[in-house]
Amino acid sequence: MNAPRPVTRVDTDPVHATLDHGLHQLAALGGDLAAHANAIGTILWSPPRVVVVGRLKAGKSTLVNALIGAPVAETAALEATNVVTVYQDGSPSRAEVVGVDGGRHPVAVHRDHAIRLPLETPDIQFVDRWLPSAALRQLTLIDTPGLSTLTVANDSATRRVMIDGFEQTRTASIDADAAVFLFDAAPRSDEIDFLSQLPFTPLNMLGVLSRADSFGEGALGRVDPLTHAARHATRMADQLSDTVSAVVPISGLMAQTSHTGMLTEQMADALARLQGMAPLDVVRTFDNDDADGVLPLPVRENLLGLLGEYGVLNGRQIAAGGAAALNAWLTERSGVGGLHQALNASTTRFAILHRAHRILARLDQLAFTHPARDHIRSLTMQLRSAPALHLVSVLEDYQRMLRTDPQAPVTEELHTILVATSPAGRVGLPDRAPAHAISAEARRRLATAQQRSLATSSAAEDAAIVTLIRTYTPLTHT
Ligand SMILES: Nc1nc2c(ncn2[C@@H]2O[C@H](COP(=O)(O)OP(=O)(O)OP(=O)(O)O)[C@@H](O)[C@H]2O)c(=O)[nH]1
Ligand SMILES: [Mg+2]
Repeated sequence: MNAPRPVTRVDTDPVHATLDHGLHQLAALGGDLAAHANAIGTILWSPPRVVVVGRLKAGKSTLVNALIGAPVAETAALEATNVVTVYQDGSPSRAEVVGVDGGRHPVAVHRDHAIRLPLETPDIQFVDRWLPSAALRQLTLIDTPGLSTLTVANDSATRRVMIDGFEQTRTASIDADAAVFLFDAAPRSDEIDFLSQLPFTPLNMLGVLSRADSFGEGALGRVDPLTHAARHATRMADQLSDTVSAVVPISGLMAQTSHTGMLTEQMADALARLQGMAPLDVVRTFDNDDADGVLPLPVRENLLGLLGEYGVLNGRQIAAGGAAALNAWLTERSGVGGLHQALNASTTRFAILHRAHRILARLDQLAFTHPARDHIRSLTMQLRSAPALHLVSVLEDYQRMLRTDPQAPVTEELHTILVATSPAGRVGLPDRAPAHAISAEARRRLATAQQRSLATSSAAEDAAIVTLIRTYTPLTHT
């Protein structure tokens, strides 16, 4: 029942096909290797796993709900998420709590998606949560507890939460293929330090500037906060280019409301009634307990909770066109479209390579411990030299170089190869460069690589140069 459904998109992907073939060969070695091959195959055929990380209260669970299209993750003004939760597609809607001892405890899920944890938080490794969702068929989402600041960690309770947050997030990241890193202003240096300890590269880590609707001076400020946030996101993308592939501004709140069916015609009607009021008067109405004449308090609270101050102030006119119009406006303004685009464009592409790397690492591990080590080792060597998996080797070398010498020219060359979408791109030329230019540049790069191989400064660089030579050699005959 828990078997993941295959993602149709990857059925024809050569990386998957090659690994699948390798796993069949592994299974054919017999004995318990069939079970090992099956376990690794489950990783291969399940949707990419994306972990959402970030500071306490950055809006992680709100964004997770928006991406799933259902309000399943608890969100709150006070600290809400205290255990790692893995959201995946499956029926019936259910949950299992996995203890630190590996034991699984099925738990009931209430109608409002709440679950009661059968263990104390420190005894929980993570929660597996299944629900039928088209979005989760494409992407498994992992919500994590917020990382709290190092500087406020004075009393022992806070310190424990902080360490738990760090440890749990780190563990959850080990079996993730990509990460979304949320921050609402400038990330702090301890956050960046933490991210550098996660097993990701800037290629599969996407930055999200959250709470864009209240950015800067907020809804009543001189500049539209969404415009301001978009500008800030561009600057942050530059500053954080060693950490994330891009920075997307998002109002998770507006995305959650518009993607989870929370908006009703009554809410739109109520909001439309505030048309014509001066913005400050609208804010006063929401701040004032005695404004029931305009709208009853529960309605005001509901509107503010669903739309935020920005949505209330700027959605009034649109609300006159009904809930569907308001919903479409919220979707458009939330920036969730840009997030999907960024996730598809780079994160999932590199997630596939990252996953292939995880699978090869599992095979390496097996070769280390299993009696059939020689067979397994020759199988992994064969897989690593398969043309379809060449980019996985490039990624592995890039990861090692990022750790040992991120500024080395070799690191930059590996990055160029990874992001290229054409043979010309692999040697740093524009996609339409003519064949003779590609082969000339490949020869030049090959000669440089061979030169460098005479005086490398680390084992990582040695390996990287072998990979560069393997990449450039076939291109010299273009
Ligand atoms: N205005 C506004 N409020 C938001 C946005 N995203 C989240 N919030 C609010 O911020 C609070 C925290 O949101 P959560 O999604 O629970 O944040 P979190 O990062 O999951 O928090 P922890 O799990 O406790 O670390 C809630 O009250 C949300 O309604 C946003 O984009 N705009
Ligand atoms: Mg949360």
